[in-house]
Amino acid sequence: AAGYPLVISTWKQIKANEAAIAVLKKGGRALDAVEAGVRIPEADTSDTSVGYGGLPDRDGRVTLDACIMDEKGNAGSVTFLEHIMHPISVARAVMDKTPHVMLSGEGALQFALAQGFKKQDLLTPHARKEWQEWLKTAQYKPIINIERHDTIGMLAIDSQGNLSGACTTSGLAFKMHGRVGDSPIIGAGLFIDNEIGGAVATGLGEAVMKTCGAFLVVELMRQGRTPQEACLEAARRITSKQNYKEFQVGYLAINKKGEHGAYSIQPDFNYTLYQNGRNRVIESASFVK
Ligand code: SD4
Repeated sequence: AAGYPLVISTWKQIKANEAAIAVLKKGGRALDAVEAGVRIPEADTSDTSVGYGGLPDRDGRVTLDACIMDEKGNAGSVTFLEHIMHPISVARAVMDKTPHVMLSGEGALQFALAQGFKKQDLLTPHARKEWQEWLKTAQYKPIINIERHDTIGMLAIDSQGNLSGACTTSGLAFKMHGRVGDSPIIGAGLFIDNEIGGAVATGLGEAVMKTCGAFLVVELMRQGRTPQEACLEAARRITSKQNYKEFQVGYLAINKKGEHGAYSIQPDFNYTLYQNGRNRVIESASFVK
């Protein structure tokens, strides 16, 4: 189809998309593309919501969540993982090399080390400083579009027309130790159904988990909605029940035809789309204008 290959990412992720596109241009799988793509912000210390350089929890520890899903419905995930720069590749290894979908905390780290991943200190001087600043008041309150919201969710369609997705984050800054968000949860932060489409979420994970966000978006597309309509309805499920004025949630979706959609609760959600040879940042429509 004309719309393939396609890569779409939450927020301004020009370089991540470029890394994914490079894989797709060589005829690679969407799965390899999304893994390569999200590894860019994972290793980028200026991205304070993902991997290395991510802001720590309230105890000063960087704990990471990630998941990946392919066109066959295979999935892998890690939650509450410390000391590994590329949680997405650990999630991929969980998918490829274990009979499980999700590994957490110590067990996930143990598995990563056994797979040859290197143990590293991920707390950068900058993130440590922000944490020490936060400790002065130590008030946990999610603020709209905080953390520059660079958590990355990425969806891709390769030239075969197959879909995959990846999602990786250090989660909410200064969260409680042990807190896990939506991002590593299949059906919440990410869902792929190769017959229908895929979706990813960003923002306050608690709101997304309580509504099975990404799964809901894909199921709505199955019932005939466009990606845009599906994202809007999934956001509406949140705004109709929860006190949405206090937080942000953004959804991105693509369907099998290569159409895309996005919708957020608060303004200022954007995403990066590569399609037909162009890689550009687009502002999402929002519930609150
Ligand atoms: C979480 N959804 O841990 C993530 C945070 C996020 O941009 O998306 N930040 O709840």
